[in-house]
Amino acid sequence: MIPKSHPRYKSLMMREKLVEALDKGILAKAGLIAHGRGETFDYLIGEKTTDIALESIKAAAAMLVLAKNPIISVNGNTIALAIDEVVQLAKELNGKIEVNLFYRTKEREEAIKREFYKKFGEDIKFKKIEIHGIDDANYQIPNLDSLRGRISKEFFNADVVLVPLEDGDRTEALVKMGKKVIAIDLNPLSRTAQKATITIVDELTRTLPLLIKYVKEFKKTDKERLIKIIKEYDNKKNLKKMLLYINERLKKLGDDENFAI
Ligand code: PTJ
Repeated sequence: MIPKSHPRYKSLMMREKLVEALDKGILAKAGLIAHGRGETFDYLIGEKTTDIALESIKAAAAMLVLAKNPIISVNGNTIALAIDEVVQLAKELNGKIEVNLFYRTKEREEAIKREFYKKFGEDIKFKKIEIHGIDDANYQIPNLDSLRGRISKEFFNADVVLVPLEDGDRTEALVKMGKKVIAIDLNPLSRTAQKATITIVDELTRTLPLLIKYVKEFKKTDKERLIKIIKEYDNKKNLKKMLLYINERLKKLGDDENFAI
């Protein structure tokens, strides 16, 4: 049991969730390593949503609201950490979620399906959400070999794809397919971050509630304003700002006489 008073309670609870998901067969073993890499970058950005990330979140929300057929692509880590928020966001959009796995096995597919049906069986039954990419993953992303390229037919129709914790190759392949890709990745240097249309450099469980908030707000907003938000957004500039932010933050900490190591 982790006491609530522990200074790193939130972070440790997230680890607990991942270990639990590993035991259930939802998470890939490598998912633990991927999370560790994320934690490192989160330390560097100060474990909070920066104004720079908020700019990306707003652009992403505008793009999702304007999309004709958006889809939320989820992997093991995303399901482990944020299945509730993913479903909530999907319900604000068109309800479409697709399971896209890097380490795809029959056992993991079954474990993930079980989790969705256990928690959201009613929503699936009454078609409030659709879960693709398991029983209907009969297609392949062009130019991407192996099982991580497996997708459903539905995925081809998506114009905007939200991909938390994606791998760079796949992001590149999705962009080549003509999709607009929104990535959530704490590492601004990753290939995913570099290749995505919009990269949100922030922690997944901090980002999703904000994304939901802005999607709700933007559904009531004038279309022209949303187009303007997207037009004014520049992903390369945003990533550069993020690197400068980290750089300046570390410099400031290094210069701080009271900073204890
Ligand atoms: O479930 P599967 O089979 O699809 O496998 C998923 C993993 C995550 C194992 C696979 O996609 C992988 O190896 O990912 P990478 O290449 O390690 O990339 C994961 C990225 O996500 C890294 O750049 C991390 O910094 C970032 N990341 C990790 N945890 C979080 C995160 N970004 C935001 N929020 C997090 N909680």
